[in-house]
Amino acid sequence: MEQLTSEIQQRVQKLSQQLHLASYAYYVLDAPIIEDAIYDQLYRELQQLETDYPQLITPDSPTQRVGEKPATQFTSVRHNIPLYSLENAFNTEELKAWDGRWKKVLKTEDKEINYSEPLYICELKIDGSALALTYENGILVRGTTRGDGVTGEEITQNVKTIRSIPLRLKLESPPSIVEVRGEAFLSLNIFAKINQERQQKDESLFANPRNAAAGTLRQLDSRIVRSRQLDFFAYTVHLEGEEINLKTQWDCLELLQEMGFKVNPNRQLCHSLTEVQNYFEDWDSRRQNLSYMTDGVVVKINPLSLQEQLGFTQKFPRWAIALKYPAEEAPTKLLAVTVQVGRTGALTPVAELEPLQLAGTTVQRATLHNSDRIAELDLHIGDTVIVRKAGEIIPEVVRNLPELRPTNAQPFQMPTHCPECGQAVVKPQTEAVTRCINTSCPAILRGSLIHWCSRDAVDINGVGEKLVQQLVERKLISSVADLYELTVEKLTQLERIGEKSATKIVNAVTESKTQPWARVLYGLGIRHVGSVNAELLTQKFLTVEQLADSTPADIEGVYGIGTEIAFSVEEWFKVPANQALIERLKQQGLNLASQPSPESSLSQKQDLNLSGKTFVLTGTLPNLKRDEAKKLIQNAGGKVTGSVSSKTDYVVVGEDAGSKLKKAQELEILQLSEAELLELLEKPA
Ligand code: 0OW
Repeated sequence: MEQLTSEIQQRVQKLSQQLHLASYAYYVLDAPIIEDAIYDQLYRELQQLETDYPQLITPDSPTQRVGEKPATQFTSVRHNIPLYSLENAFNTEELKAWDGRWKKVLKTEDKEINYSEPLYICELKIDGSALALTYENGILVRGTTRGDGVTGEEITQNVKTIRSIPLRLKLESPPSIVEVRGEAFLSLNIFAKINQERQQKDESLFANPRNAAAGTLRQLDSRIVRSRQLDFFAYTVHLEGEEINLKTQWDCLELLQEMGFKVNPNRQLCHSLTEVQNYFEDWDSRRQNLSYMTDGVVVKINPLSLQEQLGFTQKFPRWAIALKYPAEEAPTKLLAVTVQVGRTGALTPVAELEPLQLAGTTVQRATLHNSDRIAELDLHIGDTVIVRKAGEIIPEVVRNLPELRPTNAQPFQMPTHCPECGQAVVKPQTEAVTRCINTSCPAILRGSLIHWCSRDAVDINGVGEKLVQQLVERKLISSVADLYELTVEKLTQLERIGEKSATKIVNAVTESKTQPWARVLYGLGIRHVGSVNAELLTQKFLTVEQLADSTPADIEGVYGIGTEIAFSVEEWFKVPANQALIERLKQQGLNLASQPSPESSLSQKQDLNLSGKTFVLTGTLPNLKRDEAKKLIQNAGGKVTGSVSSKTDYVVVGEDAGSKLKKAQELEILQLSEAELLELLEKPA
C-alpha cells in the first residue's frame, strides 16, 4: 500500500463531497446528477481508500451510513428541547376556538397585538413518526425518537441509514449546535412492498405507514432499517451559537432547505382563518395523489416573536394546532369471521362485513389482526362494528357498538382445530398468534411451496398460487422435493397446462438446482431464517450437515444471529420429516453445501480469529463435549489434530488429561482451560 499522501487525502475529501452532493440531489431534490453505476463506483473507491487508510474515515463520510452490528437495546436520552405534540381540531369551530385562545393570551399582555402579516403558515401534517436530530459543528451526532416528548430513544445508527437526512449540514460555517425536528415516514408504495414481503413470510402486517415507520425506527438491526428506505421531512430548527436571524416559521423551513433537508413543498402562508380553511379543503382532495400519508394540516403562527410570547401549555405549543382530516370510519354489520391459515400455519381472523363505502372504495373485509385483538374487541357475529380505512391502508375493525348487538348474537371464538386440516391448533403463551403445527397441513404445504419457488429462494418461474393449489389438491405434491419428480405428462393433466408450459415448468424446476446453498436454506422456510440470516448461516456452516449437527451456541456465534433463530434451526432439524426432506433434496442434486471459490473460503478463514492455529484437546472439558469444542475451533478457522508436536500452538486441557498434557509440558506448548479457549474464540480477529 502506498504512503498516505496529500493527494490521497484530497481524493478522499473530493469523493466524499461528490457522493454527498449526488445523494442530496437524488434523495432530497429527487433530481439525480449522476447515474447509479457511477455513484457505486465512486462509493467503492472511497470505501477502498478508507479501508487502506482508516485514519481518513470521518463520521460524516457516506460510508458511515451503513448499519454496523445490531444494537442489543436503545438507551433513553433527554431531549435538549422537549418535543411537543400538537393539539387537535376536528372542525371549524375548534379551529376558531384555538384562534380566539391564543389572541386572548396575547391581548392580556399588551393592548394591541403588533404582528407582521401574514399571520399563519399551513403545512401538511405528515403521518409518520417524529424524530429529533442533533448536529454539532454541522455533523450529525445524535438521532432520537420523540418518546414521551421529554426523553426518547437514542437511534442514531438507524437514523444515519435514512438517505434524505444529511450527515453534514450544507452550510459554510454551521452554528455550533443545531437541533432539527421532523417526521420520518414511508412512502405508500414502499409501505405496500414491506407488507407484501411480510405477508410472504407470514409475519404480522403493519396496519399503516405510521406504525411501519415507528416500528422500523425501533429495529435493533440497522441493516433492516436501511432496507426499509425511510424518508424524512424536516419542519423545525433551533440554533445555538451565533444566531442566524430567523423571523418566521417560513424562514425556518427555508433555512432547513439550505441546510440540505427535505422540506415539504406544499406549505402556504395565510392571512386569515378563511385562507387556512381554503388550504385545508383544497388539500383534502389533492393529498389523495401524494406518495405519502397525511392526516391533517398543521396551522402555525408564522412570526417567531409571537410564538415566543405565546409559549407552551403542559403538552402543546399555544401557537400551533393540527386541523385533522376525518379518518375514514363508518359503521357496518359483522356478518362472519373467516380464519385464513398462512404459510407457517398462523391463523389470521378476517372480518366479513356488510359492504360499505370508505375512502372512495367498497370495503367488504377487514383485518382483525389476531385472537388477542378479537378478545379485546369482544366481537359477536352480527355486531355493528366501526371500520376504519385511512388512505390506501388495509381496512381494520377499530371497535364495536355492543349496544346495537342482536340479542342472540354469538361471541366469535378462534377455532381450536385448523380449518384446513382439522388438527388441533396451538397458541403459545408468549405469542398473540394461534398456529397450526401439522407440517402436512395443505395450507402449510401450499405456503411452503410458494415460498420455495419465490424470488429470494430458488426462484422457480411459472409455479404460482394457482398451480400450487392444483398440485396440492390433486395430491401430486406433498413436499417441495416432489417438485423435482414432476414430469410433463403429470403436469399436462392439470387445467390450463399445455405441453409447452409444462415443459417450461419442468425446465425451470431443474434449473433451480443450480441455486446456491444459502437460497436453498432460505427456501426451507425455517421460522425466523430470512434471506439475510440464511446468507450469514451458510457463510459459517458450509454444508447442511454442519448446520444440522450444530448447537444453538454455534449458531448464536454467527454475527447478528440471535437465540430465537438458533433454537428455531435446532428444532427444525430435529423433525424426522425435515431430515427426510433434506436427504431427498440432496439425492435430487440441490446445493446443500457452499460451492466456495477457493479464495473466498480461505479469506473467510483468514477473517476468523483462530486461522492458522493448531489445537490438541486432552481430558474431559467441564461443559463442551469434545466434538463441540472441535467444531467451535474449526468454525473459527483453527485446526484440531490428535497428537502434540512442535507444530501444536495450543493444548486445551480438561479433567484427567493424559500423556498429551505431559508432552505439551515437555515442548512448552501453551495450555488452555475451556474458559480460556472460549475467551480466545470471543476475541476479535
Ligand atoms: N407531522 C407533521 C408536523 C409538522 C411541531 C412543532 C412544535 C409542535 C409540533 O407534519 N409539520 N409540524 C410540527 O410542528 N409537528 C408535526 O408533527 C407532530 C410532531 C409530534 C407529533 C406530530 O407528529
